[in-house]
Amino acid sequence: MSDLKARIQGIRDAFNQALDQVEGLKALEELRNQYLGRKRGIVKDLLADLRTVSKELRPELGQAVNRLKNTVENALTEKLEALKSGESTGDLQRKMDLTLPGVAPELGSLHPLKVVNRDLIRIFERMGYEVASASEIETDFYNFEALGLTKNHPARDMQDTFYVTDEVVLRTHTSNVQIHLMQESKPPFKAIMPGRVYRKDADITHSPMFHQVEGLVVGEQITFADLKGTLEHFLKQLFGSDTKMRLRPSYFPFTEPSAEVDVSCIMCGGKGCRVCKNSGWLEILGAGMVDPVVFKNVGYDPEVVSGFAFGLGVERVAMLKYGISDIRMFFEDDLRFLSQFT
Ligand code: FA5
Repeated sequence: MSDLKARIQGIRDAFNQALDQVEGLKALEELRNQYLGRKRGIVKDLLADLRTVSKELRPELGQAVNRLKNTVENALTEKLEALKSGESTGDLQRKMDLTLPGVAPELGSLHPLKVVNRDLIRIFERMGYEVASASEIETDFYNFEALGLTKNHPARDMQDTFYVTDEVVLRTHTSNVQIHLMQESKPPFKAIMPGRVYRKDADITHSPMFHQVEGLVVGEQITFADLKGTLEHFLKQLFGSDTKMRLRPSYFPFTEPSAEVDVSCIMCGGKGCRVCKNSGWLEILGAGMVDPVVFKNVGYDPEVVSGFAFGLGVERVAMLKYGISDIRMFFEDDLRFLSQFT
């Protein structure tokens, strides 16, 4: 009996040693066959040898052989799982060199539109403006009607609109926020309204979804001179203190008088170049004094209050600031482009 017991212990030790040295699935399979193989496995042989042992001793030795069999089976299964997940100690030791320098994670950066948007907001916050917002899905009333763009107004053609239903649109400008703000607040106030807007428009300088920042100042005795001073200060903050500004007469249904605002070309400083088409000027925003009709639409008395408004495209500012010629680059999520703005 002690012979067989000693053999069992010897087999267990030899198996453990062999298992430690196994480094791949093929070697593990060979070890399994060697110990548990149906025809000539070491454990199988032991079971056969039990027949030579006396009846009295057989149960105890039988149990010992079974325990060995279970131990071998479990150890083989564990090793198989470890090898599959590459976690065997041997593997880790071979694959990892803890003395090597670590791999630095790639850091993300703010999107260029976010950077410009944030800069615009900061400039106006420093001038005491609050930030206001409203829904991008808007009723015809807030997007058009209340701003003086009545149903058959020819100026509605200026903006090709995405209609959700006959009465609901994706807002074509951030001017809808003006109306909500005036309905909800009492003058005096000054606010800027950044947000996404939508138009059926797509080419190298126009996108169907783009960003605007609109400004609105309402109070008593607000004049065109206030508008001019505010915009001049803003543009100098944005593009540098040498920047010059000029106003050209224009038309918006919700402002009267209205102006198109240009800045001296930020590429050539006003001398004339390809970007400004040799004019020395770049068109940057639209502005004007709030039309009395708009004040009446929100319940203000135009005899008492006056105000100015302005609006610009964030993509246009970003394209000028960074010298980007194709607006679509902002929306392609190309890391080679985006990582230049870290
Ligand atoms: C407006 O949207 C007026 N609501 C702005 C305004 C507000 C004027 C308050 C007066 C008082 P306009 O349609 O010009 O104006 O658009 C303003 C700016 O949005 C343009 O100067 C341009 O930079 C930008 N823009 C217009 N369409 C697109 C487009 N499809 N893709 C990218 N930017 C655009």
